[in-house]
Amino acid sequence: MPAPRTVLLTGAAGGLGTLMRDLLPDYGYTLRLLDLRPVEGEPDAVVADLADKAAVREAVRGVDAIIHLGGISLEAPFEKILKANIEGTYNLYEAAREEGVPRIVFASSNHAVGYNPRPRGDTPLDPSALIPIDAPRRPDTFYGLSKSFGEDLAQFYWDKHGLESVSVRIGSCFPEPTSVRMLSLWMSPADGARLFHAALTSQEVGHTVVYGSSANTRLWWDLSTARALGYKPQDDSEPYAEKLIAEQGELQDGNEGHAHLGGQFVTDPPIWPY
Ligand code: NAI
Ligand code: 15L
Repeated sequence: MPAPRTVLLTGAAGGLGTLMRDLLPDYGYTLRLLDLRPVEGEPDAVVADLADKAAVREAVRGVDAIIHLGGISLEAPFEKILKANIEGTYNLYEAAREEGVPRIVFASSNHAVGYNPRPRGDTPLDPSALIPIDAPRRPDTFYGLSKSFGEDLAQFYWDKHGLESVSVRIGSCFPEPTSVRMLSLWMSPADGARLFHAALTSQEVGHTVVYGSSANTRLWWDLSTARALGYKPQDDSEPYAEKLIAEQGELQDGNEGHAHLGGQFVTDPPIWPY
């Protein structure tokens, strides 16, 4: 596929969208922005609900690829998740198919596989102890269920319609890690942009599922499918470890919220810090 130039970024007003609006133009992309809310400083952004099929179809028309970040990013009542994440993602894929957009990078989440046990062992973990990319889907929330659906939708649109996707099971992409768990899952914003760029430009991805994080010393999962796209992570959360562990303590074996990949999302209700 030729290198994409114009990329639709959904969820452009959100935390990750704001970080990517800053970083992705350095890779030569022109971004078209979409969000439910106005995007600060971006009067040309499309303000639309992913539930609005006509608006979504118009927004995808003429773009070379899509980075789909838009939707509810935490646990919420099922009816809300259904509308924004399940129907919204379906509307986007269907519009992309109708308009001939060849590739979507889908922001999946660690919470699609959140009930997998947290790997144990000395740091750094032996590669054989890392959570593999074919670990079973075990969503930890309605939110995680919607990401599992999104991955299936991506596979379906590849198998049936030849629309390519990379589903990125993002760990925690924030300017800095804010919990001990995030030391294992953190994706620095710069590595996030590197990974999205690799997902947009790698040849013949079909539907590829990758974990999305930096090359953290305390890594819990296998980054090999991301690396196979050409992703070369350059950051590590370790400089934040001493301070976070002093403030919060090490993860505890007897604590339910520390037992799984999804952290406190497995508890009911999910509690901060994740
Ligand atoms: P966020 O909540 O800050 O941003 C999401 C954006 O989507 C918001 O600006 C919101 O207005 C917009 N949105 C919500 N419903 C919409 C709808 N119906 N139509 C159009 N826009 C809608 O979330 P964040 O952190 O920026 O995450 C972006 C994406 O990445 C989300 O899909 C999230 O699930 C995923 N993700 C993020 C992680 C992270 O560490 N930031 C980790 C794993 C996944
Ligand atoms: C996610 O999927 C959320 O969107 C994000 O806000 C963080 O909570 C992240 O997972 C995490 O697990 O740290």
